[in-house]
Amino acid sequence: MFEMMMRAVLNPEMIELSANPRQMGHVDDLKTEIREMAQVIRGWVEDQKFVFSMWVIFIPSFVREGATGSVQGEYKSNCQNLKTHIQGPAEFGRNLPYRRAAAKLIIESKAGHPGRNRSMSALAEEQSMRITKIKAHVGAEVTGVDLRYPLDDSTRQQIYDALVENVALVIRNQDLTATDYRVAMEQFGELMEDQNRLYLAEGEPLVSVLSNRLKASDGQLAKIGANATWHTDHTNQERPPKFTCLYAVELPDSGGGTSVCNTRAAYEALPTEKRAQLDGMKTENTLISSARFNIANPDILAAQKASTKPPMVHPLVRTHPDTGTKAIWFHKSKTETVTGLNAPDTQNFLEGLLETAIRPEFEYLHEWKLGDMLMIDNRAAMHKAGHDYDHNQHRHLYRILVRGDRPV
Ligand SMILES: O=C(O)CCC(=O)C(=O)O
Ligand SMILES: [Fe+2]
Repeated sequence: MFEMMMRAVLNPEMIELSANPRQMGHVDDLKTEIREMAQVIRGWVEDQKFVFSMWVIFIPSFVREGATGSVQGEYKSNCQNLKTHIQGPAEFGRNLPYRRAAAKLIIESKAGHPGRNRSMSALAEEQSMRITKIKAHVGAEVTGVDLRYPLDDSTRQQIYDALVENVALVIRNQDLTATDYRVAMEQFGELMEDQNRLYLAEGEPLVSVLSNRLKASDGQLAKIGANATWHTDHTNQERPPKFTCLYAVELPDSGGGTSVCNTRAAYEALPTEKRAQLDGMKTENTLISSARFNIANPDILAAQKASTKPPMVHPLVRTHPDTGTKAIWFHKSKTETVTGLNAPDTQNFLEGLLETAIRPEFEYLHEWKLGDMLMIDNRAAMHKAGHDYDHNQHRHLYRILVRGDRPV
C-alpha cells in the first residue's frame, strides 16, 4: 500500500533506520510494511547469531484512518554482514517536514556473541504536504512532497487544485533526474513533445532543455530572449499544453527568474467593454509571426518557411475547462494576426493589451532556488523568462509540457 524507503546509519551503538511511507493506509497495511521491513533487516543480518525484536509505536495521527494504539512484533534472525547491507540503501533523507512514527528495533546477541548487541530505531515518516499561498492572485508553494515517489490520489488532486486556483505552483526541495521528473509529471496527464526537437534531455525526449548555452544550428547562441516576453506555449498547436513545468538544474547566482501572470485576474479586472471586445477575437498562430522574421531564431524561421500548415486559430480569451472562468491567452511572437488586424498591427495591439491588462498584483516572479519545480496552468496564465542575470553563468532548466484540450 505504501512504500518504505529505508535509510540506515550505522554507528557502533545504534543503527538508525528511517522509513518513508508514501501513502498512509489502514493500520493493517502498516503492519504488513513493518513486517516486510523486518524481513529486509533480517536479510542484512542473516547468518550471525542475533535475535532482533521490534517495537513499533505509532503516533495516532500518523495513520489517517483506523490507527489507534501500537503494533508490536518480534522477529528473530541470524545475522551476517550487517555493515555492508545497511550501507546499501543509504540514499534517502532530506529535511522535509514529516510527521513521524517510531519503531525501535533491538538486536541482541545470542549466547556466544558477547558485546554485539545493537539497538536500532526505526522512524516511519509520513510526508506531510503543505500548500501555502504566495500572493492573493497568483502563486502557491508546496513543501513536504517528494516527487521521486508516486503521489497518492488525494495528494495529486490537492496539487492539481492548488495549481488551478493559484495558476503557478512551486514545489520545493526536489531532487530529480530527467527521468524522475518525466515520471512524476506523467501523473498529471499526457505529456507532449516540445515542438523544438533540438534541445532535449539525454534519453528523455519528453524533457526539453532550456539553457543560455544552447546553440542554434548556425552555431550562434540560440535566441533565448524569445521567452523573455509574456507568452503562453505552443499556441500554434491544436492542443497546446495545459501545464508548463520547469525544474531548475543549474542557476545563475541571481536573476533569471520566471514570471507568471494570472491572466484570469487580468481579464476580470478589465472594463466590461474591453472584455466584450476581446471576447470576440481570434488569433491565427504560426511558429513565428512574419512581423518577427528579421529577429527570429534561424531554425524556427526555416521551419516556419518550410511549413505548409495553415495557421492555427484560437480564441484570444479562453475559458478554463474546470472553472468556466475566462483568461487572456496568446503568444505574441506566434500570433500572425488577431481578428481584423494585419501582422504589424497585431503585434502592436497585443503589446498594448499586455500593458493594459497585466498588473503587478497579478504577477508572480519566481526567483529560482535549486530543487524548485514550477508548474504553470497555461489555461489561465501567461509567463516569461527573466533575462536579468550574468550570462557567463549557466541557467539550465528542464521543461515538460502536459497536453491540454483545444482552447475554447
Ligand atoms: O526560462 C524560463 O524561465 C521560461 C521559459 C519558457 O517560456 C518556457 O519554458 O516555456
Ligand atoms: Fe514559455
